[in-house]
Amino acid sequence: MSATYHILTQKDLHPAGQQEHDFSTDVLIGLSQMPKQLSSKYFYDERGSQLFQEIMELPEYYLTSCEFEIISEQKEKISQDMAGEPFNLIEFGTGDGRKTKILLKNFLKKGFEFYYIPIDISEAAMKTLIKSMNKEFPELKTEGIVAEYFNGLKWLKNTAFRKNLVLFLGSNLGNFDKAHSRAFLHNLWNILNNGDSVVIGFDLKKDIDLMLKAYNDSQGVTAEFNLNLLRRINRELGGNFDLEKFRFYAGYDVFTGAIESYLVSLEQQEVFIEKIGQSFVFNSWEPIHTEYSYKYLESDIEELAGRTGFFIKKQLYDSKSYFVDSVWIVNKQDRHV
Ligand code: AVJ
Repeated sequence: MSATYHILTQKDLHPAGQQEHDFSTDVLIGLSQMPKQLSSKYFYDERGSQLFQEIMELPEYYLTSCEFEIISEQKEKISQDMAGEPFNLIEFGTGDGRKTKILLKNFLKKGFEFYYIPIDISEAAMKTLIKSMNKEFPELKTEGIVAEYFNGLKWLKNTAFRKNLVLFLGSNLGNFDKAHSRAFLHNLWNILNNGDSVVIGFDLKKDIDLMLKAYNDSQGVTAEFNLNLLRRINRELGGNFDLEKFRFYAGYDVFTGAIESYLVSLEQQEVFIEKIGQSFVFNSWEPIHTEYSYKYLESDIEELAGRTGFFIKKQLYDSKSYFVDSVWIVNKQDRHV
């Protein structure tokens, strides 16, 4: 059995022909808003996925090494409850799967019977992932899905009849604001069965300079990662953004608890986007909001779990307590929300 993947299209999800926003529509809406914004979900084209890979290797980007340590050293605490019946291992935002492979190896060693279902928005990342899974774990039953998180949820509705373990690692949830993370998790809860588990990676609130450095890295990789979004608009939508005329800025909002990323226009300028058939005017120092990276207190995590129908079973910390992988159980006995 070899691993495969498929790309979810509008037709798979909306046979009736309902339309969801595509890239150009989202860019039109985002750049017409005040303040202007573009979604970080569009970061991950081929070059973007490659740049994120580089970010994960930066010394300043502590998130990856902390979670890698947690998974390597505490994997038994995750596999403990999975013995017995066959299950789905569903993963949102797999990326290169480096951390997941530690778990997969452990599960296979224990002879667990499971299907691995990685869901990722980047086709480029999924292609590479499937290839390397086939090579490293030829016996693994894998079915990859290229879709954004909410669309992935819709797909799972027909798959989740087995027992499920859901991975949402890397602080990927941090891209969602409070309303969206609640909506996502409660939707997930709805699809899952009582007693299913979810492992969510949260980056904890900590020393502000440490958090800021993870996004304002000394090599400027994160800046490139953000600017690549303008490059993608140029390539895919026929835009004429001059990347030299924008700078990256990331700051921490202590009150909302998010690192907020921006691309700031360095001068008054007009940018034409062919596929939209329209120009957009930027004032000097006008920002485009590009990304939220939320950070959490333990109490934020408790509140989020409680409100969305889960109870927290275990909190797995790294040795510096910078990061936590939180193991949640679906609770359908009590009433929720
Ligand atoms: C993949 C969403 C967890 O927000 O920290 C890294 C993406 N952005 N550097 C994050 C990212 C800038 C990352 N997540």
